Amino acid sequence: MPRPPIIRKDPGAFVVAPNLPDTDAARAAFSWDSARAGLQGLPGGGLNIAHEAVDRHANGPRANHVALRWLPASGAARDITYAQLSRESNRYANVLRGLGVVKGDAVYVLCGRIPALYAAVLGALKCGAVVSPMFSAFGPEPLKTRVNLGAGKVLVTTEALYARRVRKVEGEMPTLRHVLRVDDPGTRGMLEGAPERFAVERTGAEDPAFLHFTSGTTGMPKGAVHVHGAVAAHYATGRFALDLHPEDVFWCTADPGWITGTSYGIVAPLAHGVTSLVDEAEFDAERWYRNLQEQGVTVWYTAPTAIRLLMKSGAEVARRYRFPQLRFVASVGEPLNPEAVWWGKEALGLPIHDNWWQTETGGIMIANTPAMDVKPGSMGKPLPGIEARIVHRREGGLAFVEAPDTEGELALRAGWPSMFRAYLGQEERYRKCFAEGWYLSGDLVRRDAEGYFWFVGRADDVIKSAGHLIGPFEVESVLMEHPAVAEAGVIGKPDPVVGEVVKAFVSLKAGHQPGEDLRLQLLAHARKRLGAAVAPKEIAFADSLPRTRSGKIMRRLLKARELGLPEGDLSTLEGPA
Ligand code: 6R9
Repeated sequence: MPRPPIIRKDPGAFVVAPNLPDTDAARAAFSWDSARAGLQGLPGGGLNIAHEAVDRHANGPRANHVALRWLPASGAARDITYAQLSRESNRYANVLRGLGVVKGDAVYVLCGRIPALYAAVLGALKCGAVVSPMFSAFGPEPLKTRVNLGAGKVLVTTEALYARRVRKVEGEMPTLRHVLRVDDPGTRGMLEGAPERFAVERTGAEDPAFLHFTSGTTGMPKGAVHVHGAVAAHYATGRFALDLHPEDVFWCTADPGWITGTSYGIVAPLAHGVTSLVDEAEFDAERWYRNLQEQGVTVWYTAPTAIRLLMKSGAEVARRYRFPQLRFVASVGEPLNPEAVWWGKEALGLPIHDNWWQTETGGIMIANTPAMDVKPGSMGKPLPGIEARIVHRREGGLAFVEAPDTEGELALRAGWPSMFRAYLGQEERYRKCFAEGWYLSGDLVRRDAEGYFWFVGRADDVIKSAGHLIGPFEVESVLMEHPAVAEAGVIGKPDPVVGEVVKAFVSLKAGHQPGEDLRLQLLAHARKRLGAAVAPKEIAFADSLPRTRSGKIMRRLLKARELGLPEGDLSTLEGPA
């Protein structure tokens, strides 16, 4: 059914005044120096993310405010205040220092969403170490590859994960000096005996803080290096794009191994001194609705894949819950289909606000902020401090696209604080991401006359058919309009006549069965909405679509399997490890 193209915001209807009442005006007035003024800095000079995130609150009026409300997979919730988190991370810092960790050493963390993860990450930052968070579902091989690429010195994990994922390859990681199992009795004793004070290493804004691996389509994963100064961007975007206010209960559902789980699961909410909900359990529709309702979540940051799973579980489930406290919902990781934005409005009472960024950008760059009217399907506008343009790469240099609604590559003016500073050990590859002072994202987008950006596709995923450039996202979004469809993944299949034809893979919502009738219905619906040139020629049903551990549909894998080609690097594919 056709929906209106825009959701208007009523300024009189905000219960809490948005931090960014007028994005365009704020962009004109903004400077990164003024954003940095919101940080404290280390006593005596220097900048350290852990100090901004925890210690400055522990030493001030928010000391007894809850930093983390932890929900174990089973059992009662546990609250951890800023003062407690500061002491606990100091204990980790002391233990790590005792193991020989000094400034610049790489500390890897392989943990689920447990309190030790937060204390260990913050403790390692306090030591001046470079922290590399791993997906806890990684098997031994992807873990080994990454530890060896980044010359990991200490690996922090649990007894269970050690037995399942580490032991087998422990002897094959030559730089690794210690594996710290946080729940083994020896480590527990060390932690209990460690002093609860620690003098934070005097790091500076340009010292490395995090190493985040992002998988290339083939070959080795790339290690993006981020610095302590990035916290200025986490703080500013937490304020602008997530609208954090001091009394918020914030829930970021991202896996700690994905950069979203660090930048917005750890750094941004803590830097704002708010309470974060941390749920150890994996996705479960009932549990998630219950969390939103019972924990009084006010700001929720999740991903399209999770929203589609909620949609798939059916509207009746949502109807059993109420969310009177929920004020703002945002999403990242993949394009957010208009259907999902509308689902939010119906099931949660709020539209979902899409925002865009990458491991390389370190923080949110383009967003639908609370006061902005939402155009479902658009990722919003550049945040204050971010200059975004659309470019075409030409022989002689970059050509800037001025005309609205014209596709091209999204480019960002280099220099925002959370920009990655290197691909570990791959200088040439890093250099190639920049031209004429612009960072080139590899994503194709267009911008409308009002300055809203629209995602077209990863440059690698765009389909060329009979002279048309087709972005998989628009085809997927149209298929999702059909009431039976839960998710769709669209690829181009080589064709001798038109170059490529569009093929779609769809999974269905609970209560719907695949069949010839439905296939014809979907083909007809797509043709009516998209025209014959863009609509899929083929539709295949699947129980679920392959996705990465951060929830992105792996179109290249759908394509490789369809064409019988090599599947490439599958270390980030979700599934049994
Ligand atoms: C944070 C994160 C980055 C890639 C990015 C783009 C896709 C992320 C999106 C989006 C459309 C959005 N992506 N957000 N596409 N709309 N709102 O996701 O980092 O894992 O490095 O992925 O994800 O293709 O280039 P990362």
